[in-house]
Amino acid sequence: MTDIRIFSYLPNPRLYKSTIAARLNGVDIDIVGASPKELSNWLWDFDARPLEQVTDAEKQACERDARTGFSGKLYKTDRFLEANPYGTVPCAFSPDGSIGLFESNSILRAVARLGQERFPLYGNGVFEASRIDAFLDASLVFARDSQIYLLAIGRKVLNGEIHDRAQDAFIAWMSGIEQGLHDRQWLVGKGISAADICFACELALFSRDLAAQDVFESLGRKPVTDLSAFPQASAHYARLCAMDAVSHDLKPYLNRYTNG
Ligand SMILES: N[C@@H](CCC(=O)N[C@@H](CS)C(=O)NCC(=O)O)C(=O)O
Repeated sequence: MTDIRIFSYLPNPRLYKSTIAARLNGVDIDIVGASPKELSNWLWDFDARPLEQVTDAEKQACERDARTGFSGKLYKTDRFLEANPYGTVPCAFSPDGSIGLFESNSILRAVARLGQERFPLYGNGVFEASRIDAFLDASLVFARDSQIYLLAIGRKVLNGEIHDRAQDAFIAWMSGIEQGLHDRQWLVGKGISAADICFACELALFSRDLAAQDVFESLGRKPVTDLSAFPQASAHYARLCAMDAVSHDLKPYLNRYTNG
């Protein structure tokens, strides 16, 4: 039996927080998912599967309005919403499906905890673990504005207000990372932790804006991703991306979205 099941659209840097952690600490993840387009035609459940494998009655009973990042109808079972009350992906389940986890940072926390004895990604003691939590929380605050910005780019409805908010959020988030790396190699403790993994994945996701030059040209603005004011954070990102466990997921993703 695997240690944890994660259901997600693919590819997804929010899922990579967990797969990178698992590559380092040996946790066995059962990944279930498909492209975003295909996932609209899946039953969202612990036993998620394409709708062709579901009866019409089952499908009708699970029909819900999509909320964020998807449009039209989605098919989420009652069991899925009980496990995952916000109804988002990625979502994770304990091996028997009895406990659901949501929010990619918390799924990352679960993977880190599951493998902590083999490879400590969740710090050494209460204070390091809580400092990791603090970086994960700060990144979620950033992720709120980042998501609004990326969805607006994807739908070609980016406007000045959304761009301003994303810029402010990016600077606030990256300034903390920059300061946090002052005189140290890792955000917490003496080795890679969940805080570094989360940072790399959020930045990879956000830097998709670099691939949307057409949207910025028509708005008369530039992509927000600009690392020049954050030399420590930028070097840390490059170092992380060069690690095998990280590059396995992020390299193909970045090639796909930011190199044309
Ligand atoms: N902060 C969340 C974001 C997850 C999220 O918003 N997922 C969206 C897709 S980008 C979703 O599942 N939407 C389902 C819906 O539209 O009902 C995380 O990191 O897991």
